[in-house]
Formats: sequence, structure tokens, C-alpha cells
Amino acid sequence: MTRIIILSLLTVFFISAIIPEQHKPVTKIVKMRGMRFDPSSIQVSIGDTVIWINESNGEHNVVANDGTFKSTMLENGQLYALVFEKKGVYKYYCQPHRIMGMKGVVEVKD
Ligand SMILES: [Cu+2]
Repeated sequence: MTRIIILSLLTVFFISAIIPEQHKPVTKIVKMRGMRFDPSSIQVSIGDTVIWINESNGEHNVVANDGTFKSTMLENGQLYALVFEKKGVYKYYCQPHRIMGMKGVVEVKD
């Protein structure tokens, strides 16, 4: 009986050593205030969510340079959430304030 328990424990130990640790999805916040995204650069893992929140009085949006995503215009207090399912570097900007340098980047890793 003891032997079976030890063998079971060893099996569990070896299996957990073989299977890579699963990433628990997290949510990261990017604030829109003034004419900038804060932070303007973030790193996430596949499956994570990014939420942009407009904390300024003006309206802003979130538009990917390559057209992958585009939010509506967000008023103060409104947010835009996106789950990143694919690895890559996603550059984005705010349409009305692009000329003022309101831009950011989300780097999605494995
Ligand atoms: Cu803006």
C-alpha cells in the first residue's frame, strides 16, 4: 500500500515536471489621460486582456496601425477591452491625437 502511494506521488511529480506551467490570464490597464496612453508600452502573454480606460475629459479611441482592432470613440470613464490571442507586436494610436504623438504598443508573448 505504501509502495503504491509512493509510486503515485512520484508519477504526479514527474508529470507536473513534464507539463509546462499554464499561464493564468491577467488583465492589464492602460489609461488615457491628457494626450497620451499610460503606460504607452506594455507586455502581455497570449490570452491576457488589455483594458484602455479614458480618464481624461476629451474623447479618445484605440486603433491598431495594421487594422487588427479599432475601438469606438471613448468618452471620460468609458473603456475598451481586448483579449490578445496571437503573439506579436501591436502598435496603435488614437485617431484624433495621432498627430500629437498619442500612440502605444502592446507586445504579446507566448
Ligand atoms: Cu486621443
